[in-house]
Amino acid sequence: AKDPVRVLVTGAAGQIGYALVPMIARGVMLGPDQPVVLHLLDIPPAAEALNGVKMELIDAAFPLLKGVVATTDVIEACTGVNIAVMVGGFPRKEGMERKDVMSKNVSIYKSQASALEQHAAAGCKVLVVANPANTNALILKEFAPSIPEKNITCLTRLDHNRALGQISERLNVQVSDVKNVIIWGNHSSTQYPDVSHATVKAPHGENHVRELVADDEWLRGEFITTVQQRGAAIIKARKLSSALSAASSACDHIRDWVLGTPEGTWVSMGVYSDGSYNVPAGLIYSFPVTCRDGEWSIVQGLSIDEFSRNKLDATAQELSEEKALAYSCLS
Ligand code: NAX
Repeated sequence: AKDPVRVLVTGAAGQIGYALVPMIARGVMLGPDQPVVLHLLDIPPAAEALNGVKMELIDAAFPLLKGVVATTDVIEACTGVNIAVMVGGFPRKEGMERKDVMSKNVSIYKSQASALEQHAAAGCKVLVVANPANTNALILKEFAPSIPEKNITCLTRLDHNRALGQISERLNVQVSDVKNVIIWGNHSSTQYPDVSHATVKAPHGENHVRELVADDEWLRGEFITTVQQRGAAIIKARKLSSALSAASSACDHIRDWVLGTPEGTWVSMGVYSDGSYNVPAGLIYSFPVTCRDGEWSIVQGLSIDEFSRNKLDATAQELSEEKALAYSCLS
């Protein structure tokens, strides 16, 4: 039997945590033959609720679940973890300035970076979910200099999956037959959902989404805004933000990263920019990536038309501003 993998979930007493931990314990993230030990972290005001989550995990009697560490101690939570899913953060409350929210999250991600750097297992893979996800991941990277930058990512897979879902609904095809959409940039309303290279499986080969939809006005207008604004639409409908879809997408992100993407398929991940596609180096930016042997690489050589170029630049600009704001909170 395989040795258990230790998976940290921060903010585990929250909404996404509640949806995510049973998925991990069922093998959705790492496979049906991979035992796991869950490390759950939250803050003291949520300690009792966190313990309730632990009780339910025990009660569910998941065969793959070999242990649960539920704690409010960051060091205990980070010790020996192989995968860290960072869902905990400080939410933006009504009337709060952007800078104040940023400042709270910068201090959280700075201290959790140090704990991971010193106590996580070698080769630990980190996924930041909490907003501002890209910039929180960047802060984590800066304050955990010994964790290789290739091991620090943020979640844009939910946006990617939302784009697949919209195309599938529009064309009335199976979502599993649609692939190679791209989310470029920030996990925010400036993200650019791009279908220029997306395809739908056909009886013989593949058809291009752009040709099948045959409505560039929709693809460049309503499609993009629907994906960009989907989070807000969920809040309006549920009075709570996306949780099951965020949890499921976080599992997709880690699963593909660890176990690999299928041949000919790419996915979107927020990763450290190396200057590919003329995106400024040194941002955590969402790119199309393929994964193999536990490592992602940015898909190279895709054509970028002028419409796309402007969108890639606009979301990069926003991320540069967020980065500057985050740094201003450090001094
Ligand atoms: P909740 O408020 O339900 O849960 C957050 C939990 O984090 C709470 O239990 C809180 O006590 C805990 N927490 C706060 N500070 C912490 C710290 N320093 N250490 C550990 N835990 C801490 O929010 P939820 O709906 O679960 O969302 C969590 C985060 O995901 C939010 O930042 C949210 O904006 C972000 N999202 C990101 C998405 C993405 O695609 N990247 C989509 C969904 C979601 O909006």
